[in-house]
Amino acid sequence: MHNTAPRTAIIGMGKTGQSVASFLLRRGVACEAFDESQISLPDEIDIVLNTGALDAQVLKGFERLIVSPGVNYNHPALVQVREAGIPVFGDLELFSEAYQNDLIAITGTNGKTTTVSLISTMLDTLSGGIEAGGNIGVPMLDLLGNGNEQSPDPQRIVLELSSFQLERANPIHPNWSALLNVQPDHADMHSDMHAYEAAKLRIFARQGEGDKAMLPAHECWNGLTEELRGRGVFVRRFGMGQADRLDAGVQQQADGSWEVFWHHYDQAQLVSSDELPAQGIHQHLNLAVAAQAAADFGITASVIRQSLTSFRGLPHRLQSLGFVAGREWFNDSKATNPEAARAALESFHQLIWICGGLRKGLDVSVLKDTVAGHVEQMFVIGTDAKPFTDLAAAAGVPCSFVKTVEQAVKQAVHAVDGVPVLLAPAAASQDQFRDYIERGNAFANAVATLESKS
Ligand code: UMA
Repeated sequence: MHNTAPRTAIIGMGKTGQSVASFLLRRGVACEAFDESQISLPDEIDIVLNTGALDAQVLKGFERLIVSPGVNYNHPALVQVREAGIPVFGDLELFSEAYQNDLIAITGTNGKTTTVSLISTMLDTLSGGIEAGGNIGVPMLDLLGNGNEQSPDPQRIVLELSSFQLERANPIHPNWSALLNVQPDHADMHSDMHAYEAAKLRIFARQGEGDKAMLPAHECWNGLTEELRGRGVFVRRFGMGQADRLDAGVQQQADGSWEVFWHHYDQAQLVSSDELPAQGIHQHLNLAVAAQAAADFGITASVIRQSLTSFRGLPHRLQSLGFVAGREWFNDSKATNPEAARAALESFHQLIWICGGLRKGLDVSVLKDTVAGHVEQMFVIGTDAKPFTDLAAAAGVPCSFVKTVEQAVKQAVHAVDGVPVLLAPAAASQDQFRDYIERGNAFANAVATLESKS
């Protein structure tokens, strides 16, 4: 039978591009691959691969483009194709065309992966379970079946969605959605902060009667809350505050300790932060959002409590590497922007800070007061050191440019006795590493080397 699906070009052949190709091939849709690097494809993806600079004239020969999230949507060749009236989408578009079952979607600058992982752990206890994908690392199309009875789609999916994924698809329709925060990031990919926020807010665009949405408690989201309620969406709010005023969040006690809370129907559920192995108020806010999502899908308070108190946090997110050479070492390599680093720094009284990397056009000077208040000494890595050494000078903190993470660890050993060391770069890793995971592993290995010498 002749397949009438549009002749499709796939742009970017990393994880996403390859999953798009497999998905289309499984459904008998002809496609061709494009990548600006000199890559090769695995044997099972048997399609034409074009490498080198994207050429708008060639791309205009296709009826539809599916573009990977890491390829700038405003790439000149893509702008020309769009101006010619040819649809240019991301994998989220194909996903939402195909998937009809329960969908939970989480976006935000920081905390998405922790929230999605916990939701996935808790909802997996339901009959039918749940699959997790998207920016978390498993391409969303890999979660889907073959579109027939023999290989059905999962009953539930939770997606971690980046602004890049949301901007290049028609609005999706999740049953339960959350915006965790909008903080400066990806200034090299979005034209401005407004465009970045607008991309994230597309998560709510098609929600209506019967859907639930979680928004931060900050008053700047009151207008959106009213708009969503006007459409019949059940809106929840979370943040730092009291359990009788917010749906979920973190509530501070008079003695300075705090509790994570969420609601089971009208009943507030509380867990003391002392019982939570995952550290940092910012992580505890993510736990509260995940707990509320789980409660809304019928998970009991005791299962949620058990999940929160056994969740040790994810690797590379304020992860303790233990006590080595007389001090505790923390790996927060996932802190790839200034606000993520701020949340980590503020989780400590005093610390030694290892920072630096690829800044993505972001302003690190916003951390001046946090650095002045919490940091004893700074070690700067990466190829773009000056903004970080300037930050140290402005905050009045001693600082050395050491270039590599291994050198930073070697020198941090000699810093003030007992003070913990934190890697929270406030920058992306790609100037020196493949990704934040490779950077975090390099740090953990350097700390392990110290241990073997001591
Ligand atoms: N490429 C080009 N031209 C470009 C840019 C890239 O041809 O201008 C090619 C590269 O040569 C490479 C391919 O595109 O072959 C890479 O595509 P990609 O960068 O979109 O990477 P994927 O492997 O498809 O991974 C993407 C997400 N990456 C980005 O958004 C940058 C992954 O998120 C995600 O896990 C994966 O899809 C599955 O959904 C990573 C990420 O860093 C973790 N996300 C950002 C973040 O969290 O801050 C948004």
